[in-house]
Amino acid sequence: MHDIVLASGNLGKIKEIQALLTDYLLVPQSVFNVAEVEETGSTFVENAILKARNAALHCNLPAIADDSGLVVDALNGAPGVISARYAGIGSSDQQNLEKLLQELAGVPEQQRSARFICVMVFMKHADDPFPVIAQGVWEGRILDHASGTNGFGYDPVFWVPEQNCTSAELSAAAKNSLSHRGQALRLLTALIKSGAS
Ligand code: ITT
Repeated sequence: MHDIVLASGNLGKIKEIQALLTDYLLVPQSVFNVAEVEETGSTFVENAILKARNAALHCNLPAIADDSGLVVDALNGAPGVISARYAGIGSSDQQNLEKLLQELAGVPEQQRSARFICVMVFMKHADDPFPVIAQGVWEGRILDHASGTNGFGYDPVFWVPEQNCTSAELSAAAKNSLSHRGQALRLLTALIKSGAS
Protein backbone atom coordinates (compact mmCIF):
# COMPACT_ATOMS: atom_id res chain seq x y z
CA MET A 1 0.00 0.00 0.00
CA HIS A 2 1.36 3.40 -1.01
CA ASP A 3 1.12 6.46 1.18
CA ILE A 4 -2.31 8.04 1.41
CA VAL A 5 -2.68 11.73 2.09
CA LEU A 6 -5.22 12.65 4.76
CA ALA A 7 -7.06 15.76 3.56
CA SER A 8 -7.76 17.37 6.92
CA GLY A 9 -6.35 20.21 8.97
CA ASN A 10 -8.40 19.29 12.06
CA LEU A 11 -6.06 17.71 14.64
CA GLY A 12 -8.94 16.09 16.55
CA LYS A 13 -10.10 14.29 13.42
CA ILE A 14 -6.59 13.36 12.31
CA LYS A 15 -5.94 11.62 15.67
CA GLU A 16 -9.20 9.66 15.45
CA ILE A 17 -8.63 8.62 11.83
CA GLN A 18 -5.01 7.58 12.42
CA ALA A 19 -6.01 5.47 15.43
CA LEU A 20 -8.31 3.41 13.21
CA LEU A 21 -6.47 3.22 9.89
CA THR A 22 -3.45 1.35 11.17
CA ASP A 23 -3.07 -0.70 7.96
CA TYR A 24 -2.29 2.40 5.91
CA LEU A 25 0.54 4.90 5.81
CA LEU A 26 -1.41 8.11 6.33
CA VAL A 27 0.29 11.45 5.83
CA PRO A 28 -1.59 14.60 6.90
CA GLN A 29 -1.84 17.16 4.10
CA SER A 30 -0.04 19.74 6.27
CA VAL A 31 3.19 17.78 5.63
CA PHE A 32 2.86 18.82 1.97
CA ASN A 33 1.73 22.38 2.80
CA VAL A 34 -1.56 21.82 1.00
CA ALA A 35 -3.78 24.92 1.21
CA GLU A 36 -7.27 24.04 2.48
CA VAL A 37 -9.91 24.11 -0.25
CA GLU A 38 -13.06 26.20 0.14
CA GLU A 39 -15.97 23.98 1.21
CA THR A 40 -18.54 25.26 -1.26
CA GLY A 41 -20.75 22.16 -1.39
CA SER A 42 -24.19 22.04 0.18
CA THR A 43 -23.80 18.38 1.18
CA PHE A 44 -21.21 16.50 3.23
CA VAL A 45 -20.38 14.23 0.30
CA GLU A 46 -19.68 17.14 -2.07
CA ASN A 47 -17.35 18.75 0.45
CA ALA A 48 -15.54 15.48 1.20
CA ILE A 49 -14.89 15.02 -2.54
CA LEU A 50 -13.65 18.62 -2.89
CA LYS A 51 -11.17 18.06 -0.03
CA ALA A 52 -9.94 14.66 -1.26
CA ARG A 53 -9.52 15.92 -4.85
CA ASN A 54 -7.61 19.00 -3.68
CA ALA A 55 -5.19 16.92 -1.59
CA ALA A 56 -4.71 14.25 -4.30
CA LEU A 57 -4.00 16.96 -6.87
CA HIS A 58 -1.42 18.79 -4.78
CA CYS A 59 0.34 15.70 -3.40
CA ASN A 60 0.01 13.42 -6.42
CA LEU A 61 -1.08 10.65 -4.05
CA PRO A 62 -4.32 8.80 -3.25
CA ALA A 63 -6.32 10.80 -0.69
CA ILE A 64 -8.83 10.25 2.09
CA ALA A 65 -11.07 13.11 3.26
CA ASP A 66 -13.69 13.42 5.97
CA ASP A 67 -16.53 15.91 5.94
CA SER A 68 -18.57 15.82 9.08
CA GLY A 69 -20.85 17.88 11.24
CA LEU A 70 -23.68 18.08 13.69
CA VAL A 71 -27.33 18.07 12.62
CA VAL A 72 -29.81 19.37 15.21
CA ASP A 73 -33.53 18.73 14.65
CA ALA A 74 -34.79 21.77 16.59
CA LEU A 75 -32.57 23.98 14.37
CA ASN A 76 -33.83 22.47 11.10
CA GLY A 77 -30.56 20.63 10.58
CA ALA A 78 -28.15 23.42 11.55
CA PRO A 79 -25.22 23.72 11.97
CA GLY A 80 -24.87 20.93 9.34
CA VAL A 81 -22.21 21.45 6.70
CA ILE A 82 -21.11 24.70 8.35
CA SER A 83 -20.48 23.06 11.75
CA ALA A 84 -16.81 24.11 11.75
CA ARG A 85 -17.73 27.78 11.13
CA TYR A 86 -21.14 28.05 12.81
CA ALA A 87 -20.15 31.15 14.82
CA GLY A 88 -18.36 32.66 11.79
CA ILE A 89 -15.29 31.95 9.69
CA GLY A 90 -12.27 31.27 11.90
CA SER A 91 -14.38 30.62 15.00
CA SER A 92 -13.06 28.25 17.67
CA ASP A 93 -14.70 25.03 18.85
CA GLN A 94 -15.68 26.89 22.04
CA GLN A 95 -17.34 29.75 20.12
CA ASN A 96 -19.29 27.33 17.94
CA LEU A 97 -20.42 25.35 20.97
CA GLU A 98 -21.54 28.53 22.79
CA LYS A 99 -23.52 29.64 19.75
CA LEU A 100 -25.22 26.23 19.64
CA LEU A 101 -26.21 26.46 23.32
CA GLN A 102 -27.58 29.99 22.76
CA GLU A 103 -29.63 28.91 19.76
CA LEU A 104 -31.10 26.05 21.80
CA ALA A 105 -31.77 28.09 24.95
CA GLY A 106 -35.21 27.20 26.31
CA VAL A 107 -35.67 24.17 24.03
CA PRO A 108 -36.83 21.27 26.26
CA GLU A 109 -34.74 18.09 26.59
CA GLN A 110 -37.06 15.88 24.52
CA GLN A 111 -36.75 18.30 21.56
CA ARG A 112 -32.94 18.43 21.58
CA SER A 113 -32.31 15.37 19.40
CA ALA A 114 -29.25 15.58 17.15
CA ARG A 115 -26.79 13.44 15.25
CA PHE A 116 -23.20 13.59 14.10
CA ILE A 117 -22.75 12.77 10.42
CA CYS A 118 -19.53 11.74 8.73
CA VAL A 119 -18.82 11.12 5.06
CA MET A 120 -15.43 9.65 4.23
CA VAL A 121 -14.11 9.58 0.69
CA PHE A 122 -11.15 7.77 -0.85
CA MET A 123 -9.88 8.93 -4.25
CA LYS A 124 -7.10 7.06 -6.05
CA HIS A 125 -6.09 10.26 -7.86
CA ALA A 126 -7.47 13.75 -8.45
CA ASP A 127 -9.43 12.70 -11.56
CA ASP A 128 -10.81 9.50 -10.03
CA PRO A 129 -14.37 9.23 -11.46
CA PHE A 130 -15.39 6.52 -8.97
CA PRO A 131 -14.46 7.55 -5.41
CA VAL A 132 -15.09 5.13 -2.56
CA ILE A 133 -17.70 6.74 -0.25
CA ALA A 134 -18.74 5.66 3.24
CA GLN A 135 -21.13 7.33 5.67
CA GLY A 136 -21.69 7.12 9.41
CA VAL A 137 -24.40 8.53 11.71
CA TRP A 138 -24.29 8.82 15.51
CA GLU A 139 -27.55 9.66 17.30
CA GLY A 140 -27.68 11.67 20.52
CA ARG A 141 -28.98 14.91 21.96
CA ILE A 142 -27.63 18.31 22.91
CA LEU A 143 -27.23 19.12 26.61
CA ASP A 144 -27.79 22.64 27.98
CA HIS A 145 -24.23 22.76 29.39
CA ALA A 146 -20.79 21.42 28.48
CA SER A 147 -19.32 18.38 30.22
CA GLY A 148 -16.04 16.52 29.58
CA THR A 149 -12.71 17.41 28.04
CA ASN A 150 -11.93 14.61 25.57
CA GLY A 151 -12.49 14.78 21.81
CA PHE A 152 -13.05 18.10 20.06
CA GLY A 153 -15.75 20.32 18.54
CA TYR A 154 -19.22 19.76 19.95
CA ASP A 155 -18.27 16.65 21.97
CA PRO A 156 -18.79 18.34 25.39
CA VAL A 157 -22.49 18.99 24.63
CA PHE A 158 -23.30 15.77 22.71
CA TRP A 159 -25.10 13.37 25.05
CA VAL A 160 -24.72 9.68 24.17
CA PRO A 161 -27.76 7.95 25.71
CA GLU A 162 -26.39 4.39 25.54
CA GLN A 163 -23.27 5.44 27.49
CA ASN A 164 -24.98 7.89 29.87
CA CYS A 165 -22.33 10.55 29.27
CA THR A 166 -21.22 13.08 26.67
CA SER A 167 -18.89 12.11 23.84
CA ALA A 168 -16.25 14.29 25.55
CA GLU A 169 -16.45 11.94 28.55
CA LEU A 170 -15.71 8.83 26.47
CA SER A 171 -12.18 7.51 26.01
CA ALA A 172 -10.75 7.91 22.51
CA ALA A 173 -11.20 4.17 21.91
CA ALA A 174 -14.82 4.16 23.14
CA LYS A 175 -15.67 7.17 20.97
CA ASN A 176 -14.12 5.55 17.89
CA SER A 177 -16.07 2.34 18.47
CA LEU A 178 -19.40 4.21 18.40
CA SER A 179 -18.92 7.44 16.49
CA HIS A 180 -20.03 8.56 13.05
CA ARG A 181 -16.34 8.74 12.06
CA GLY A 182 -15.54 5.27 13.40
CA GLN A 183 -18.51 3.79 11.53
CA ALA A 184 -17.60 5.53 8.26
CA LEU A 185 -13.93 4.58 8.54
CA ARG A 186 -14.62 0.90 9.19
CA LEU A 187 -16.91 0.84 6.18
CA LEU A 188 -14.44 2.75 4.02
CA THR A 189 -11.57 0.38 4.84
CA ALA A 190 -13.75 -2.66 4.16
CA LEU A 191 -14.75 -1.18 0.79
CA ILE A 192 -11.15 -0.33 -0.14
CA LYS A 193 -9.97 -3.83 0.85
CA SER A 194 -12.74 -5.44 -1.18
CA GLY A 195 -11.52 -3.51 -4.23
CA ALA A 196 -14.67 -1.40 -4.49
CA SER A 197 -13.02 1.23 -6.69
P1 ITT B 1 -11.06 19.66 7.81
O1 ITT B 1 -12.03 20.20 6.80
O2 ITT B 1 -9.69 20.24 7.65
O3 ITT B 1 -11.07 18.17 7.91
P2 ITT B 1 -12.89 20.89 9.68
O4 ITT B 1 -12.93 20.97 11.18
O5 ITT B 1 -13.10 22.17 8.90
O6 ITT B 1 -11.52 20.18 9.27
P3 ITT B 1 -15.41 19.86 8.69
O7 ITT B 1 -15.60 20.89 7.66
O8 ITT B 1 -15.73 18.44 8.33
O9 ITT B 1 -13.91 19.81 9.21
O10 ITT B 1 -16.26 20.28 9.96
C1 ITT B 1 -16.51 19.37 10.95
C2 ITT B 1 -16.97 20.10 12.21
O11 ITT B 1 -18.06 19.36 12.77
C3 ITT B 1 -15.86 20.08 13.25
O12 ITT B 1 -15.05 21.23 13.17
C4 ITT B 1 -16.66 20.01 14.53
O13 ITT B 1 -17.12 21.30 14.88
C5 ITT B 1 -17.87 19.17 14.14
N1 ITT B 1 -17.58 17.74 14.37
C6 ITT B 1 -17.40 16.76 13.43
N2 ITT B 1 -17.10 15.59 14.00
C7 ITT B 1 -17.10 15.81 15.33
C8 ITT B 1 -16.83 15.00 16.44
O14 ITT B 1 -16.46 13.73 16.31
N3 ITT B 1 -16.92 15.54 17.65
C9 ITT B 1 -17.25 16.83 17.80
N4 ITT B 1 -17.49 17.69 16.81
C10 ITT B 1 -17.41 17.18 15.57
